[in-house]
Amino acid sequence: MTRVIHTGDTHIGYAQYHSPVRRQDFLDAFAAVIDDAVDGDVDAVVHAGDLFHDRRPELSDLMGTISILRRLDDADIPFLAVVGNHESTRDGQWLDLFERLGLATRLGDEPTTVGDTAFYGLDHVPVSRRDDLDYAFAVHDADYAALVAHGLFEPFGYADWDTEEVLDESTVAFDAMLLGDNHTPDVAEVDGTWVTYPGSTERASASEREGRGYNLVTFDADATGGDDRAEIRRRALDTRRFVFVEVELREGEGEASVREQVRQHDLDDAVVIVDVTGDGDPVTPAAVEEFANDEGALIARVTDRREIETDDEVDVSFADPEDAVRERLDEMSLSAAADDVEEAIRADTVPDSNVRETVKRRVEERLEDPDAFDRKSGDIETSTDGDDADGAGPDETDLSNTDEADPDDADLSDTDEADPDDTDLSDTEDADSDDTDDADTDGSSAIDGQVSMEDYL
Ligand SMILES: [Mn+2]
Repeated sequence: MTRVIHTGDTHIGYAQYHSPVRRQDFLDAFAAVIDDAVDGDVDAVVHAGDLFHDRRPELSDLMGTISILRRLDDADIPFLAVVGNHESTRDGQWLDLFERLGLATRLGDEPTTVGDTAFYGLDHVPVSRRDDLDYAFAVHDADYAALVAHGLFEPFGYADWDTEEVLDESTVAFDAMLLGDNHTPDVAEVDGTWVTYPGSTERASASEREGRGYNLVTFDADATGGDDRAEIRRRALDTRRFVFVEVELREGEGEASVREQVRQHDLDDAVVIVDVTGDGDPVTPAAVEEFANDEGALIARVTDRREIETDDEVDVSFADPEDAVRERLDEMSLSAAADDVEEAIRADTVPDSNVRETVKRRVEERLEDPDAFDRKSGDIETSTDGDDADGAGPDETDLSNTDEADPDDADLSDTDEADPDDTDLSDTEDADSDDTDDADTDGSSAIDGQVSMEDYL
């Protein structure tokens, strides 16, 4: 029997909402998982990637991480990990540094056996390079085997990686795939193999509503009963409290009503996310945020989701300039490669001195994928002749553009974009390189609190 903690998407170093308190929260969540590992005397901690939020963690994050890993090492519990898209660097990986310090094992295509289970690793690989993967894993002589991987695997949300194909082509039969990247915890069975995400250990976005936690995975055919060779249980983590307040205003109601509804919650030290919908008078988000802070909130973010309808030509909400920019970019239907370049330039995380190098790297990463240079079809200008909606072509993956292909639907797609859960999925899929994800992440600072899940995957 082998019993491990399976965690991932720790995102250490993420100063969410520009808050140093939140930055510490992400490190504390990692410490909490490791404490549980030591207290529960598990055989190993398996980390499925995105230990760090970006590829340049600050010294304080590195020192905090090393202290935590040392605690695990003092308890003789191995830390087995792969590299995620957020933390991946061109040269060496942070994980290699920890391995050299004797604090971690970087999993790969050779087995790392703990107890009677062999663990293998698959780092995040951009979509454009996945065809080259041969899933050739060296043989093992353990009783069980698990693949630890970072990516968006089927059958879960936003998936772009074919799990059946991975299992088919793998030279080793896996009892479980222990995954990272998707921040939503879930478990499913694919061709007799358990496939599971533990979810992130702190909410990296306000869309991550359910409680955070990790998996406790036991490889033991006897203990699990039935045909199962692995048992996956979820353990909860005590993380920063988020308070979600949804206010639907009626005619004649305004800021006072919003304040009244916010006041009814326990805001103490919480991240407070307020969404205003319905009718009623305009609301100044900053005023409500200040009110929530006065009431004890750590951070408050207010979003007025009501469209400011003045005129069909002008439907930009100045509550969120980033949204307006995205909307306009969407209309331009840039190619995936152009999107990459645009983001490198606009993102406030890429320092000016790095823009040239970042752009060069992003374009290079796209070179193997000719589709990446095609303009997305389906924008209003070129497809007003009706039946283009379904003839958008094989490279048409942008759902919101499909909406826009029908001129009558233009408003609808605008509404879609005001919904943080509906950002351009195709961008995320295409722009799957670590660079872009980072850019997304920090570029979202202007819309803190209403960032979509996929920005953080
Ligand atoms: Mn992640």
